Amino acid sequence: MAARKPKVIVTRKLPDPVETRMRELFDTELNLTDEPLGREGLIAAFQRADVIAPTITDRIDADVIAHAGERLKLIANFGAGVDHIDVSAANAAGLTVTNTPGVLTEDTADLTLSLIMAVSRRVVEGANLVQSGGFTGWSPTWMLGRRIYGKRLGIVGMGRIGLAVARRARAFGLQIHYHNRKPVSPRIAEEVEATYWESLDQMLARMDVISVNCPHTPATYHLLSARRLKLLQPHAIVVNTARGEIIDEDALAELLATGGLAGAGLDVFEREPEINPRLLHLPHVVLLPHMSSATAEGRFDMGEKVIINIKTWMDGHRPPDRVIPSML
Ligand code: 8YV
Repeated sequence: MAARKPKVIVTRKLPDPVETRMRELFDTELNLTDEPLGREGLIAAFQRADVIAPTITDRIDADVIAHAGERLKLIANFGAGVDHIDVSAANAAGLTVTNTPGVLTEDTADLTLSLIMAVSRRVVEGANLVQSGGFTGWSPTWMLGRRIYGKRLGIVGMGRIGLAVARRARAFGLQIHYHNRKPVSPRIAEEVEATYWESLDQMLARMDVISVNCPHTPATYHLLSARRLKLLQPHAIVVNTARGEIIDEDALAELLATGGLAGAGLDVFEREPEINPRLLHLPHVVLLPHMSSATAEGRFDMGEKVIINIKTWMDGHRPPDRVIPSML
């Protein structure tokens, strides 16, 4: 173990118990104001830290990495997705990158199901209506949504989160279909009674609900392109709790506006925190502010993972959640 505690710079405000523990274990510099550091601040942090604990709001590209000081060795990301970090450039510069997989799976899957429900059953529209005094009496043909039970759900990306979505969706009576680089194990396929589609195009054309649950990588950028979105049936809905960049958002907005698609539930956007104005006032669209992993428990667990990764590295071992570019 190194004689001195490593200098750890945390770029955003983390839960109090996580920050306290980090201060006990490391020479930790906190960000009490929670203001994003910005490019200059990030570069300055890269120059004086042994470890950076960033979040999705820090754009760590090859140029930022090129400014890293001699002592920087570890980027311990607070979050599962690492598409804001140029992992190959980091590795080439001798930096290890870790993330926090697993601990936000269930929360993200919960919110995915919430969006499927909210869009299909017009939950947000109904709640807004009551709050704005618009509930003037029940009618048999009023506020009709679409039934979930018995519908086909196509999951794009059957990793941890995709599977957690599938398990929940089975309980709601949805039929599970999925597209993935390779099929899941026969045991898992049997458990959720899932149908594998090697061809994403073929799956899209047959589904009632699409859930995007793959990571954003160069290979998945605009995976749901304008051409592919047009394959969807007009009654279908699309839910995205992964990354905005996976869907061509302009094409999605166009289809929603012209009746080519029945609805969408989006927790993530292509140019966060900017929201495509064309999405803002569409009916049957539920928009959330990137909050699918936002539970107190989840954030605490993510912090614990960051600590374990740093501590393991500090003790001279290989951190458990190392990100390997070939696995992305
Ligand atoms: C996190 C996420 O809140 O972990 C991820 O990949 O998308 C989010 O749910 C965020 O990344 C924290 O950095």
